Amino acid sequence: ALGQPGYRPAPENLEARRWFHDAKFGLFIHWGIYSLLGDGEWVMNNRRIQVADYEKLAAFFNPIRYDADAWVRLAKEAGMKYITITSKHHDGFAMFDSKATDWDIVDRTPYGKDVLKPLAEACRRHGLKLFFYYSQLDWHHPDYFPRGRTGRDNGRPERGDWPRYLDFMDAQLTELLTTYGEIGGIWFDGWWDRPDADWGHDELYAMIHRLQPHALIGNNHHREPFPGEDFQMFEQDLPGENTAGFNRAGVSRLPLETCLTINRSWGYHRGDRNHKSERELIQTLVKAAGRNANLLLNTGPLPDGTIQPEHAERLRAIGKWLRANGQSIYGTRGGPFPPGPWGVSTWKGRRVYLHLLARPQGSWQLPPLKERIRAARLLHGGAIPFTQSEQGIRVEVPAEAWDPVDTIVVLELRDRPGRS
Ligand code: JFZ
Repeated sequence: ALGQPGYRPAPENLEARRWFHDAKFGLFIHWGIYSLLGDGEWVMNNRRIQVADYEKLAAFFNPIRYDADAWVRLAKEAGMKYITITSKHHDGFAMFDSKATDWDIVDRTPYGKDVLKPLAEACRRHGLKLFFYYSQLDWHHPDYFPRGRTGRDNGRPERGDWPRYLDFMDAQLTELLTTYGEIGGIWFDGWWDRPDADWGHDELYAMIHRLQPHALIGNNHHREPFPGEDFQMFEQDLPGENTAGFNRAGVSRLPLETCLTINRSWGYHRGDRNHKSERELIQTLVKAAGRNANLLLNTGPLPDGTIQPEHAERLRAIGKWLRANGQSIYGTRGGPFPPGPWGVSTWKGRRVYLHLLARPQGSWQLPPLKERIRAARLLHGGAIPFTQSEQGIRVEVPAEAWDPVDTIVVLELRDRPGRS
């Protein structure tokens, strides 16, 4: 089975989906022993590093400046409501105290401590939820066999016991779901390495939903969600777009999430200075909200445990923007207008927020709306002229009110928009 057949989400799960939908903004963290090489999280595969050589890296991982509380405070200052961190990436290295293997941070590094535990505690202290990224693909485990598309040149023997690998994953996920208190959910990745394999999702998903019914399961398989999954994710693209080339899946009715790098790397990359501007990042958050999706914005911390200053700076800037404009983002739903070249819309109750992201020649023209508009005003300013007819809606925004990041117009409707 591709998923968990006959899955019916528990009431707690539906409640968590609403929370997720309202939350809008999270921090993605790619951190592992690969961070030491400053060449992204795929370095083991890309440089064909032999397992025996890669294992030596662990002896250098000593993040003495890691301060989980500081990470969570930064995420909170950025206006983020949750954190998703790599508990195990494709290199198979567990960033937690796994009993199912000694290929983990406690057994193999001089640091010798579980980094997820203090993060879970700090998240609880500051009211953020914590999700665990978990790679199903494993370039290190001997039982990850037959091999898939990647990790073929790392010097592993050409044999292995797949059912035993599935048991290993079950064991690690049980640890993740029973050691850190309530977690937000599991963010799976790596399925695409072996799309034809039997991944045991029926049991795996059922087990997760049994251990923590509210926990949301997502899987970055780039297909439409399988039964048993609770949200749909998109990578480096907004839902419905496909600039990356692998986002061909349609948009489902589940809560949506787009993950995005600040530069072009997930794991720390010392040469990647292509950091997106504050404006671009804020506009992406807004465009995601207008498409009913969350933004999961990534940073790859340094091996010493600190967050790149270029990233911290941008996160703070987004937070500042959200403190002024967050009412038009948090707790809203996308629509009622479909996204257009002019921008996007969000709504909550009887209030619609127009996020004007591009400046037309004359006034802004929007498609018609069934509900009557009572008034239009700037979120940061007074009433503005508007007309509403069967042909559509026009709003006039005074030139001096134009904000190159996002000009927000509030429409007060007589009734709430139809279901979106
Ligand atoms: C995956 C990971 O491989 C990557 O390291 C990172 O964690 C990201 C969030 O998720 O990225 C992928 C996975 C598969 C493809 C492309 C990117 N693919 O099949 O084209």
